[in-house]
Amino acid sequence: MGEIETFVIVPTYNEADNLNDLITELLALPVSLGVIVVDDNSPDGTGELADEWATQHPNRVHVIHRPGKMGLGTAYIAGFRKALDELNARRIMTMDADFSHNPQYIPDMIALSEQKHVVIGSRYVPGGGAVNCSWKRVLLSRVANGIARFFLGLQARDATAGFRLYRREVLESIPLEQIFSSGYSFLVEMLFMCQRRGWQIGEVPIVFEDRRRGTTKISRHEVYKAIYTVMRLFWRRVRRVEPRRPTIPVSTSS
Ligand SMILES: Nc1nc2c(ncn2[C@@H]2O[C@H](COP(=O)(O)OP(=O)(O)OP(=O)(O)O)[C@@H](O)[C@H]2O)c(=O)[nH]1
Ligand SMILES: [Mg+2]
Repeated sequence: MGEIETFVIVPTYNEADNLNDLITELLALPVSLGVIVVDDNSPDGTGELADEWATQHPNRVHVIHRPGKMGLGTAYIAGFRKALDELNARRIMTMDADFSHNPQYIPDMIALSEQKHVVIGSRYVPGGGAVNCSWKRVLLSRVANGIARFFLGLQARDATAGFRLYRREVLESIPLEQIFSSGYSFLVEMLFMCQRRGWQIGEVPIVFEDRRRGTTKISRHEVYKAIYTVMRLFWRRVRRVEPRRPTIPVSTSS
């Protein structure tokens, strides 16, 4: 097998109930990919489970251990850095560990990345949806998306989705260390930066499922932070601080 071109970043905090099944499914996909688990010293031992996988599959499974819960945004960035600088990844994906993002969609997302620079696993394009989610969660997501799309001019239908693929050149063009926000805010901020830089963004329909096991980490604080982030980015947009480049054609050679 040649060098692995796609790496999937899975941030974890207390996902011991999900991690084994998830990695099993990821490694069984009919595409060649590697996994980067970013664990924040989960008290339930998720980090040790990940280490066992890395020992069994040293080329395909990698683990980043951080000393404590430091948030989703910086976990993604740590994963991005490893994928770009150490593993020479061509495509970098992000997904949740809780099976809200079903690995079965990954081959479609990789296929679309031949035509788009960024691919979102999207609830809000035809064929996508959400099951087993409380009405509160659906409403929250809809409102958050509406606000982000309206104030930031985001074109993607699902701007808060954490199931994504970025081509290498996209992440290289973004000053990752300058991203201020974490959690959902991080996802909106990343997408805003991608769109403003002219990268093409595509969406693959997915059916989002509520977490299979374990408990939620989303808090009310997260919601306030997201509103603050949208307003901060809106201000950048109004002041024209954020670059705005014309759409870049997708190069088929790289
Ligand atoms: N490394 C790391 N991972 C995190 C942190 N917070 C959340 N995660 C992981 O990020 C992913 C998304 O978090 P979730 O708790 O599922 O958040 P959510 O999907 O908004 O909420 P629920 O699915 O309702 O629990 C999961 O894989 C979590 O384990 C963190 O601070 N550090
Ligand atoms: Mg979740």
